Amino acid sequence: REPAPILYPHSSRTRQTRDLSGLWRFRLDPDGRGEKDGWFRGLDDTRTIAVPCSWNDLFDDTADYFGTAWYETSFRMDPGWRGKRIYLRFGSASYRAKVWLNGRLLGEHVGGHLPFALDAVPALRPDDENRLVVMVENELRADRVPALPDRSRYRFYESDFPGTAYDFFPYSGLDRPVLLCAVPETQVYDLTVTTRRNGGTAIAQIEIGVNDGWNGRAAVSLSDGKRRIAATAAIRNGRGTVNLQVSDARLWQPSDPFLHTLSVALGEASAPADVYEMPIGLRTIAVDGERLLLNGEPVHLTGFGRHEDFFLHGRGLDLAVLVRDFELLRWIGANSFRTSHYPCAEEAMMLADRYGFLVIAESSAVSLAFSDSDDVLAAQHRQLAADLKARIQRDKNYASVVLWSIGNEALTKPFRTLDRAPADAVAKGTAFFADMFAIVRAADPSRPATLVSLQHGPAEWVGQGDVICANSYDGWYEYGGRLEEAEAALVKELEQLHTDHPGKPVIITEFGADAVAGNHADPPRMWSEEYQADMIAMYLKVLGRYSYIIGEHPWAFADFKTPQAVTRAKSMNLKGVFTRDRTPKLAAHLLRSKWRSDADA
Ligand code: BDP
Repeated sequence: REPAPILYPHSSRTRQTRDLSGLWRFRLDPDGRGEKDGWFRGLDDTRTIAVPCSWNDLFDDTADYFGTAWYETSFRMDPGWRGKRIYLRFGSASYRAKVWLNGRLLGEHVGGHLPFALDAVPALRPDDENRLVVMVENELRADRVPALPDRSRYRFYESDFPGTAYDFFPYSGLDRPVLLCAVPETQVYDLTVTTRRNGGTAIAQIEIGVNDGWNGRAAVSLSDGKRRIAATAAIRNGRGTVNLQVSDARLWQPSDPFLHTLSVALGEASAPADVYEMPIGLRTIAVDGERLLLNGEPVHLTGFGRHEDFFLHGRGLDLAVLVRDFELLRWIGANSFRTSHYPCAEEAMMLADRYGFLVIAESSAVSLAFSDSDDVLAAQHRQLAADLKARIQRDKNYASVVLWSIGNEALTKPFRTLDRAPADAVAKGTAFFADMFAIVRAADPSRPATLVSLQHGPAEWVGQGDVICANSYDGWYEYGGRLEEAEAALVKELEQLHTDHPGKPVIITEFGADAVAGNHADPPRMWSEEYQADMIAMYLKVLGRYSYIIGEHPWAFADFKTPQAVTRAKSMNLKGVFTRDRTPKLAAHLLRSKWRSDADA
């Protein structure tokens, strides 16, 4: 038997999905004795917690809790589900999870931010209440991705708590929905859709995977609501491919994010073994010299890096915040965003397809450093490789994904480090990233890949990308308060990027300044709304001069929570163009007038 599928469990006439979100029972396990003491059979002394949600901002004693915690809920099976395969599917669990049903271990998963599914049938009681217990552990550790490197040698800030290697709060818990899914025994197990174009005709190639080496036929169709194009795929040993030709296709694009409905039905049309349906955008994406071509036309990316972060929920999925964020992206005239610095919720990917945003899909590798321990490096290599494969598996069919990012700001030498850069750091990183690029390109040859670099990041690393993405902080971390000098430095930096990576398109994936909302200054001063707006205006003016710059993403979309640190007032990074509660700062109005007038031109 294959492991439980990752394919998103959209419901259909043969499939049902029930969301187990709600109020669960919760207990901390600071001594890590729960497993030994059999807590998986049922929890005592619990409190009530919301799922999905990060645990940190709900209770005083969980604010800075990094260790093991236990969750529990109960459910009953629907009688109509008998004879089906029943899976439990977790949108994510940061960072490591173990799952028991009725006291029996179903499985475990390592790595936050990505879904995992487990076969529930072996432990399920069809006629009784079922008790689901989940252990979640989120220790900040050196051998994880993202990592907590040796605290005595490496940290993001001068002083900070909790200590991290990166600039966002390490929210923890069951941050995304837990779904119970009932799927037929014989099922569409995997689907890969890739689009080519031939003049006005779009050719959608649909690769179908069926479990258990099934043999038979699949009826495949694409519908735009008026027209339906259908074909039959022969499935041999669980695999089959079919091409659907759509003449005069309505291609997916930011100005018209049109989605077709793809349907795959296995077996007899009158009584299909399984029907899988999903919305699909037809579009092509390619790098051509210094341009990024969407449907053969050059695109220029406007938008932001976006964190999953909001009051109380932490990183927990909040659909209302998601909708509001996407409305604000549209309001400001953005056509894109980066899932900084980890895979965002699948719901955000689905919505990006509907809103027509172009997504730079980033993995969980942030501030990866190549220091001396080979064991740590090997563990990170394993974890990042697994993460990249799982991310591509999850998101490969979203038209919105136009670029895979292997990570953000890998470092030759930790920031604020007490050490010098290890002599072989660049060479180690070069080999490490060569492996990661190879993994991404093998898993998805249809999209370009990148590695986002810090200002002056090693050319040997970033140059492996099809698109060069660089973060730049002239006027903030360098030349603070001096925008004229910052401008001169930026010009040099951009020309250097072009010299280092001739013939490749460049996206400036971060630039910006912290601004305390409501803090004004004339002449503009650091931390004021005016300084932030002036600095962003300066960047836009300079970036606009170079044809190889194909995207501008000010950092960040909204203010977001960080560890406590002397550089982070209110425990927030205040570089948001919107505040944490999503009101626009001066810079937001500036961007809106620039991006919307460009879009109208
Ligand atoms: C960049 C990081 C980003 C930080 C930003 C900052 O990529 O995660 O939030 O700096 O310091 O280097 O504001």
